[in-house]
Amino acid sequence: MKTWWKEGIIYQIYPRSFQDSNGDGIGDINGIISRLDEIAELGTRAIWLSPVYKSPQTDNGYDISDYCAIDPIFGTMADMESLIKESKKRNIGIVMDLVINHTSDEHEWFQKSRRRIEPYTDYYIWHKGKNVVGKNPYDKKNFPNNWTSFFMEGAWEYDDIRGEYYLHLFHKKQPDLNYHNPLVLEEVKKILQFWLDKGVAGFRCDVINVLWKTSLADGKKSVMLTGLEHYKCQEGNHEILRQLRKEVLDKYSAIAEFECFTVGESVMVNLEETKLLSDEARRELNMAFYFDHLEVDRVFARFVPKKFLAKELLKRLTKWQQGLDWNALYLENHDQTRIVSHYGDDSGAGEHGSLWERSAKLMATLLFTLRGTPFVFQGQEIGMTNFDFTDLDDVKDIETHNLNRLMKKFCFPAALRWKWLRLSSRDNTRTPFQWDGSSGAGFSTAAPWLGINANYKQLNYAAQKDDPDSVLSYYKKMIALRSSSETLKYGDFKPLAATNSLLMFSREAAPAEPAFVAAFNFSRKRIKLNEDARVLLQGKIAASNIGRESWDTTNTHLDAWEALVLQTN
Ligand code: TEU
Ligand code: CA
Repeated sequence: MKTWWKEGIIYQIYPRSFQDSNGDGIGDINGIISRLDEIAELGTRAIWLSPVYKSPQTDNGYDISDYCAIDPIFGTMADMESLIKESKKRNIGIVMDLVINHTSDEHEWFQKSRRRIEPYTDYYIWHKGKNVVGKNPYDKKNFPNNWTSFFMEGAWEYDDIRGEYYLHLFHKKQPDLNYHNPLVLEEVKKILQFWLDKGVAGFRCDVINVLWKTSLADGKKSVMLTGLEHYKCQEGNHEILRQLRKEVLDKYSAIAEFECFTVGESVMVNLEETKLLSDEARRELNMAFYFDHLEVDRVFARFVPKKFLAKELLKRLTKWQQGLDWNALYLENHDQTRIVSHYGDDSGAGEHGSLWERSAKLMATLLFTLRGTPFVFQGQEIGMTNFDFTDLDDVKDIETHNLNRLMKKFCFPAALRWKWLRLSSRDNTRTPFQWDGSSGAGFSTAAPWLGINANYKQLNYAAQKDDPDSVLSYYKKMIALRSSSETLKYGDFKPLAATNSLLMFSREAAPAEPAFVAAFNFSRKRIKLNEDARVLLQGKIAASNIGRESWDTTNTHLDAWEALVLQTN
């Protein structure tokens, strides 16, 4: 029996920015339902829904105050049930975002925990701190340890009601849950059961490899994430995943008509750590998201730029393609930037024949010729670009503002701060979906919660829908090509050649099955293929992002931002 979540593509929706249906400038569930046909036409097999739960929205929903209630800005539980039902009619499963490393500080559990109301007293990670009675609790020297957060602040907040500190690896309004308290995992199991009973197809698990803090000892001082060694991929974390799989997910998979699946966001992981989280035999996660392949041109995660080299990208892709049982493939999500602006070239955005159109199609060719389950982030299928904000005031994301404060503290000049923040801000992928050229881009009739990119007039879904040469049409073609090819879905990956701009690999399965070679030029310059590459790049055209009709031994160059897939047998 084919594994459904390996066969199809998964479409990620960031509800705030997808489609507004009630004119408040914020996307919502009924907006998503109104666009299900467009999502189905793409060949979508499941929707990963970023959080729609009750939340004060400090981190846009990744700070949950009630896991079993829908936030009114997104709609009602009835709307959510209708989304699940209407999606199922189109053979699309709903994958919920499971955010269990932390809750919102407005969650009932935290409000009772800070007041030591049983059984919630130890639901969070509380600590007396190093303070001696009478010392100022807000003085860092008294903090329990020297850990720093993912949002570039100290990781402890003093709570004057409890008279103790609590740990927060993200924002101070996102206190971490204490998994050393078995009651907490029982609560989590109930949450999974609540949503599986509603018929969801699986879970995308948020920062799922930092749940278990083995000790609260000081961490080795580091530019980013001091203390990481005490909570990343700990044995206790693996035990949690095994329990959730065995006691909840596998039970539902047994009775449901489809296998519930999990994909876990795994921060700061190497290949070995990712195998332990997601190898089939481990029976923990089905897949894991790592970040390595998107940081070829970055140092310090995605925050400081460096030169992009196609050969470095091929080296990293090869490691993961050949290292994991199965990959979760993605180039964009709500924490990253737009790939056409990041690894591509977004000049001439929205125009036919532009480098924007070529590189957007090149990224689609790459995503659907690699081995694994492809994830497409909303707007990627029409080639949406990074935001066009000119000022930090236009940015809403807390991480970007925290990074700005940190760089200011270290006296980075304003121009450099803005240059680097523009390149890394998560708001780049969070601008409203550009549905058409009307005011509000068809996203909303009201002022949107975040600015719409002015290029929406020429870069939008409506302009591409019926255009056979559009980026959208090319995404559909590549998704259909992958879907019809056992080799592209399950065949082996082999690196063939690479330079600073050229990247080539093959995909092969059983001899009788078609074999493919894929070649990419990650530059705006025409590049000459050396002898070896030319010999390897022979065959019948399966896909070309510049509309090539033939390729033979006389062809010696790849054009600017060209992507070519040839069937070699
Ligand atoms: O992200 C975890 C995470 O590491 C990212 O926050 C972070 O942005 C980093 O930049 C990635 O390079 C998850 C969610 O995806 C993110 O939206 C939340 O802010 C975060 O967890 C806290 O829930
Ligand atoms: Ca709305």
